[in-house]
Amino acid sequence: MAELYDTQSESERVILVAVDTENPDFEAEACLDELQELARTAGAVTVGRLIQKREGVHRAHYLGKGKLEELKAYIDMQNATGIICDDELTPAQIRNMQDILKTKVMDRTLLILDIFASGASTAEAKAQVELAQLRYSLTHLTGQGRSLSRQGGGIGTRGPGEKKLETDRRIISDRIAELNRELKDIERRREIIRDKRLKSSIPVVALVGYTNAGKSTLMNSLTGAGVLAQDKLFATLDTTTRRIDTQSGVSLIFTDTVGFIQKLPHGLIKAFRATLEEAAYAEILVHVVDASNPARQEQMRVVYNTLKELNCDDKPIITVFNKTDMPVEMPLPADKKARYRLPVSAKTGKGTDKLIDAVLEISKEFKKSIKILIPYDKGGMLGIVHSCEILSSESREDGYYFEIMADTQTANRLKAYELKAPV
Ligand SMILES: Nc1nc2c(ncn2[C@@H]2O[C@H](COP(=O)(O)OP(=O)(O)OP(=O)(O)O)[C@@H](O)[C@H]2O)c(=O)[nH]1
Ligand SMILES: [Mg+2]
Repeated sequence: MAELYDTQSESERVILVAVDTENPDFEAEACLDELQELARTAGAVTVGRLIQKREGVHRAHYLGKGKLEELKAYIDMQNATGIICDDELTPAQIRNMQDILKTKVMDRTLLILDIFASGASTAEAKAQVELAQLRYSLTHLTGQGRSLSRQGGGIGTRGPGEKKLETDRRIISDRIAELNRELKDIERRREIIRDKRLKSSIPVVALVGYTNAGKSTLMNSLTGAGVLAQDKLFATLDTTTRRIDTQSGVSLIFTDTVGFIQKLPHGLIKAFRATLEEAAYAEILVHVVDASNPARQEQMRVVYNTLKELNCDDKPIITVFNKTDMPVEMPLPADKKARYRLPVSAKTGKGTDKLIDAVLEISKEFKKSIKILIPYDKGGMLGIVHSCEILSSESREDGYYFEIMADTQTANRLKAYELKAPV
């Protein structure tokens, strides 16, 4: 990762800080494991962790007074260059903590934004992440500005494309307006592509799931798309779409999507909505779960909550428990929302044939009844007709009449012969 960060000669040494509110869904240690992984992805080295048990975060300075003193001593002892809190901090919390701790104070949101910035490669992803970063800067500038100018670089100062992030309030506002315009244009183009895809009436299947679950690896294994798959969080920030022709002759379109994570910054969801919403345009969702991860159940919950937020939790879902080539705790978790639960290994390809079968099975539901008239000189089309369920048929003066149940793809092939008005 380090090579991505030319602006930073030395790694930041950070202490991770969390408040443990004893939320049964999220164990504080596990949250910090993930935060540490995020810090590593952003090129920082974790030199310590501190957790305070509290009913809630302290409104003025996140941790209680006594714990802050403890943290200050810990920072000195570990020679840390900054701290990262597991929750999004208010500008006042950042300012107050900086005054007391005399070090760079960062939060989970800033860290995730930084990772997105370093990973963005398309014009759209770059614009989306810069927009989210600048919005964050605008609201947090009072507290952050001072620490950043002192620190001079590192997490929170880098925009997409290794560009330094703007810190002048006035310029930021102009830039936000410019980015909004740019994104509108891109969104318009994206809609045209989506429209085309919908018209082609081939079922669209979106791979969704927690970050690092193996979505891109599965995408590659299913379609040979050659998408970058890496052992790092948020390797994918752009959606990739590929069509495959299955052995049964039915075509499917697969879409690889951005991973979800707990406490995904709201500004990021807003900015990335167009990308995240790819799932909303799919007919079927394949929910990829890293079955080897001890936090798999919490991760599944986060995925379902995020899908709900994106209004696409009512689609047929196939849950695949991935990475089963590794030791995996049995039994696999229940999943009431899923039509199918399948163990797979995207790496070895094991189980992916069953996944395709399940997708095809569900896609049969997208059948509709159509009425067609095949002229007598187009007898070649009858093969297609007979592969469908035939509801009624008769020979007419001008050709063979059929009412059949056709899936979207077959219906498309027979479109020229479809009778629109009731016969
Ligand atoms: N052992 C094993 N490793 C896997 C499997 N599938 C994926 N991985 C590994 O898991 C890591 C993450 O895989 P990706 O495919 O990048 O995961 P992703 O869900 O696309 O992640 P993001 O794009 O970052 O959200 C990589 O190191 C993969 O090699 C699998 O079936 N078995
Ligand atoms: Mg990916």
